[in-house]
Amino acid sequence: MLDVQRLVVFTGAGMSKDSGLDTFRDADGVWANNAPQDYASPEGFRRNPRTVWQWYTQRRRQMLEANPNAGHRAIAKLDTLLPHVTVITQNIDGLHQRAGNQRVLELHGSVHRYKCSKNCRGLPTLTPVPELTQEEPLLCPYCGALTRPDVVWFGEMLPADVWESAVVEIAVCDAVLVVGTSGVVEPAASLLWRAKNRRKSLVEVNPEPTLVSSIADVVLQGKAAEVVPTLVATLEANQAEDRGG
Ligand code: BJW
Repeated sequence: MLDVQRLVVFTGAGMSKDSGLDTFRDADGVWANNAPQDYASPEGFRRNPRTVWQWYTQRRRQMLEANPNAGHRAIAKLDTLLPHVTVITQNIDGLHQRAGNQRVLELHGSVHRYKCSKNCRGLPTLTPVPELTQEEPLLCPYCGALTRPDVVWFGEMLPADVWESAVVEIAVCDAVLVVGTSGVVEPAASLLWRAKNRRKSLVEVNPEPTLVSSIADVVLQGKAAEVVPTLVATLEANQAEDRGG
């Protein structure tokens, strides 16, 4: 990563595991006890909006109580070490922003915003969630439909502007640091194959082998909060050495 001018850091749920937040597909993950079709699909929300709303209220509370871990903080430090760093995250927890990264693209939205479930456009998607303890779905003040978390569920399109920006960042970057994702969810994971096809360097950090490992130039086996700070400290030390000599 020494000669890198433009770096993309691509993250998944494993990034926040060391902050105490569950991943999805590990044995103790979110989907172990909550079927995705019930909690993360438009059909599940239509069937049982109150249950889904309450589930997200509870997860939002956990995410707000969690703190960025040493891995998040190291990635934020990259902003000061490299000319252009973009975090492309599948996470909805807002921890990269809280760690201090300036440029974060949220592919799957944010638990901290809500929007009209009918997309009436009367309610901006950038509305912060007003009440943490709200147990019933709020109604859209413009059309009266239920509101829902501004996250991307299965079968839904990713936000077009975020997706387009992510595609551009992958096209113009020099390298991609991939942290804590299984790489099974599309179209997010396809960004990594785009990067590979364009001969970008790929470095993966994950305690387990993944689909991404097969295309990574370097695989660093371990936890985000342990491996990423070491990686960033090495970059910083090398930069200091270059300046000194
Ligand atoms: C650690 C660690 C530590 C552990 N340190 N690491 C093409 C092919 C096949 C299927 C599809 C396809 N195109 C579309 C699909 C369908 C579907 C899909 O991809 N399904 C696959 C699961 C098969 N995709 C969609 O539906 C997407 N929409 C779409 O494509 O629209 C177009 C379309 C519309 C209509 C018809 C057809 C196409 C939308 C996907 C939305 C995903 N949403 C979720 C929920 C978000 C809200 C919420 O959080 O509640 O996003 S699902 C969930 O998975 C979440 C995550 O962002 C996403 C990715 O998971 P992630 O982050 O990789 O987590 P895990 O658990 O899988 O992995 C964790 C990793 O961490 C592991 O590797 C661990 O080892 C590691 N780890 N501890 C570092 N300490």
